[in-house]
Amino acid sequence: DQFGIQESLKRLGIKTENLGASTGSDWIDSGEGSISSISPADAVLIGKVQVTDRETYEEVIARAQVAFESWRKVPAPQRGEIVREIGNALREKKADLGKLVSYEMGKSYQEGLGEVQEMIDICDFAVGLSRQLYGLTMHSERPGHRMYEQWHALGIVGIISAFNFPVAVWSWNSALAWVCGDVCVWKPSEKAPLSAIACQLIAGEVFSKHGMPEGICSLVNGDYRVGEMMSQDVRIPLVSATGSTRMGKIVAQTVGARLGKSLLELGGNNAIIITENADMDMAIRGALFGAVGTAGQRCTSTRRLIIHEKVYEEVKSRLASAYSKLVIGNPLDEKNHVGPLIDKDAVKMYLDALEQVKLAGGKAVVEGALLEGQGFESGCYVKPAIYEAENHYEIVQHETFAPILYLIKYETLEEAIAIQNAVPQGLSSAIMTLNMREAEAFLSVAGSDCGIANVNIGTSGAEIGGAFGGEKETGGGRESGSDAWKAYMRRQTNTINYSSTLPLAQGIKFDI
Ligand code: UN1
Repeated sequence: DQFGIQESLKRLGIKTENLGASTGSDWIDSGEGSISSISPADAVLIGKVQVTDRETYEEVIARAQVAFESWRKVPAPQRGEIVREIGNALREKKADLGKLVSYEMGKSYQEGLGEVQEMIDICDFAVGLSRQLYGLTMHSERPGHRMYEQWHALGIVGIISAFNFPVAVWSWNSALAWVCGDVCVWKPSEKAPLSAIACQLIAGEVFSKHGMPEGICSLVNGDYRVGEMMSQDVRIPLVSATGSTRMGKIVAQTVGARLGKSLLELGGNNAIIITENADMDMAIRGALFGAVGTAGQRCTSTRRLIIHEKVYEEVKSRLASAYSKLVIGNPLDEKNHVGPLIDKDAVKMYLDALEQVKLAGGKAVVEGALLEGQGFESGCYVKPAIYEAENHYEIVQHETFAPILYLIKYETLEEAIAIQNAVPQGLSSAIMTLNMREAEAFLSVAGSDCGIANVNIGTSGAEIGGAFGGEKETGGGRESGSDAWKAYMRRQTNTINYSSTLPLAQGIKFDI
């Protein structure tokens, strides 16, 4: 155990066999078959997690409903105090949790730590927010009347998260939802259930230390069938789902059919435009991290480079040389830049994409391949690849969750922006330029159509302070910073008459 994984698992409370449902500090035995969590790093079984059956699910939701009755009445700054302590507990466990995330999901240890840091940051953000859940006041058209709006807690928030950010996405949702007075039920990805169990143990302990009832912070485990129970459940007013566009469409339709709210953060097809006025060192660094970081498994990963014809050859050769220096291997070993894909299904999708881009006419700049031999026994390690392609290729229009980068040439900025926007997804985008006219045109209403648009920064690595999410097939939801909290509350408009008459609005007379 070269990386001290067993020690970390022990400190986090992860066992070989784990119960899968919890309402805080209580864990419920469903007796149902279990999910095996196998590390993509070395194909070792890390542990098993029970699946949540219908009966257990009902128990969890019933407790959540009861907990909401009291939690919503706890003053928001006191709720914030509990979230502050969860942030502190995460600080203490940062190294162990970061290691588990890295080992279970395959991102580098540095990125695992970075993910836990995002959780700590959103807790801090939520603590401040707990004193800033502001509504507006309005001037009434009627004399002796006052109008204002207030924000009330919604109820149970269902959180469905993906494997690639197995813990941070939960915290963006839950830290905000808790200060807003909501209770949370989390279904993590069945590809990273142990990281979720570690988080539940950390948060559950803080709630119970404060004498809070069970049901504020709940966990359920399983595949899409458990997600379906949540989407169909009228007792869950908001379902926040992160994952593929395919999954998001099903969740949105199911939740929409009962007129519930959904908050969706789905696929991206993120591009960086590199203009002739780019700082080339920055452009190469930004593109490299964006394309190969997390082995191309971020929603915000850079999938397309749209490059001005004058600098095209330079970008191509510099990237090829940078790729030749990438060290691929065990994510826990800090000398490696790139870890494995999540599983063999992901490898198959990567290999299929390579086939398709070549069939469509794409030319390899750095040829992709499945890596074999010592250190790659898990069968999940692939070579980051670069292909010259055209934007209209079907495979380029599609998000492949793997380190495949497509190079596309342009002549005018207008054309570059049109290419950037000509995909079904709309999450993140960037332009590399030192020219202010180019930068502002890219950020203007006629520029990028994405939820995130950056200048001289790549497409990934957003800070928690901004609203995170995107347009079109990305689903339209916004999580994390800015005023994303409003999605977790219901707005109530209040008009108060302190006069002794009852004038009607719009000047209507109704005398009796
Ligand atoms: C995701 O891939 O689902 O902006 C989230 C980033 C990270 C979050 C990515 N802060 O790359």
